[in-house]
Amino acid sequence: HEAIETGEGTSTYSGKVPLTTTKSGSGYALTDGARGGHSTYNLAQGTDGQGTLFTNSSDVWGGGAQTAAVDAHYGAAVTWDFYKNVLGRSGIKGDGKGAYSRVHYGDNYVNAFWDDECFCMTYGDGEGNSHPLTALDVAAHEMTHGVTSATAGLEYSGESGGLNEATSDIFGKAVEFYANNKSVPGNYFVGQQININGDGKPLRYMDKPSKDGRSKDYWSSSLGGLDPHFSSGPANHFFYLLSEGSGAKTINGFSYNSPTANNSKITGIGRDKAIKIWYKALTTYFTSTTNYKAARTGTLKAASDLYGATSTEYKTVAATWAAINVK
Ligand code: ASN
Ligand code: ZN
Repeated sequence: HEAIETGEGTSTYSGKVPLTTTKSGSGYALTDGARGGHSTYNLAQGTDGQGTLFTNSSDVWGGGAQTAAVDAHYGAAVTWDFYKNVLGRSGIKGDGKGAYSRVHYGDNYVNAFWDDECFCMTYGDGEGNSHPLTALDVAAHEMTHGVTSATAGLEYSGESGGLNEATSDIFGKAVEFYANNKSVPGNYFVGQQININGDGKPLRYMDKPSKDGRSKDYWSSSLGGLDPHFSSGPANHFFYLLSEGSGAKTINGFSYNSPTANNSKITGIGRDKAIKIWYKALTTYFTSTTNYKAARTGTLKAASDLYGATSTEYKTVAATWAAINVK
């Protein structure tokens, strides 16, 4: 066993963060021995292969090419801890094994992605190679694609595609709340830090998905024809409503106002219970072809398993699906 070390990094989005590293020769490497050996590599603007493992003479990281790696390594560690400590899942496949992250993918690449083939996460540097796509909610979103792939396997098209995307947004934001990092106050705005459109606005809004101009707030029969990043809207909205309830609310300084399809009033059951219900449904009842109607059935079963069929939690799950027009 190599020695597990605790270093420190200066990140782009999360301030100064602890990093779990490994001794390597006379220095250190971004290999997390406490989390299945998850490692972080430098693609140095390349677009294939694993890249080069980040190493450093001291265990203090950041500056130059290392900064994006600090965010990615930290994001993977916090996401690992969330799945382990909150949901009892050890690693993406649940087998205790780490995956890996690659940063500095391509030139001006404004995205990040999970790839089932390499079983890895990849991050571009953004426009001008100066705005890495490595924020904590993005890292957790991508890693969650791995979890979805290893569990329900929700097909990435039609309504199941929207549920796949929503699952990544849901746990992406859940990880941000879990991290409780004062540089990154937990919120329900997806991609709130990366300024991907250059207008200072988030990519998606879970309290009212239509605020992005393309996502839907409610289910309709045409939903499955949309790109998964927009058909995710009603499921993201479901999660927000189930957690926080309808109407106006301010959390960690962020203001929300969540509508319902039937003008019903929802009183949220809290984020922690909503997370547990979604995860149980994902890992127990969802399959590759689960659509919104089946997601309703699956989450109701999950709520019944966890809290009982006569519980407030169960009744709120039912009322919340009705509030996004799924009956
Ligand atoms: N970042 C995007 C996502 O994870 C990449 C994609 O479009 N699949 O959804
Ligand atoms: Zn995604």
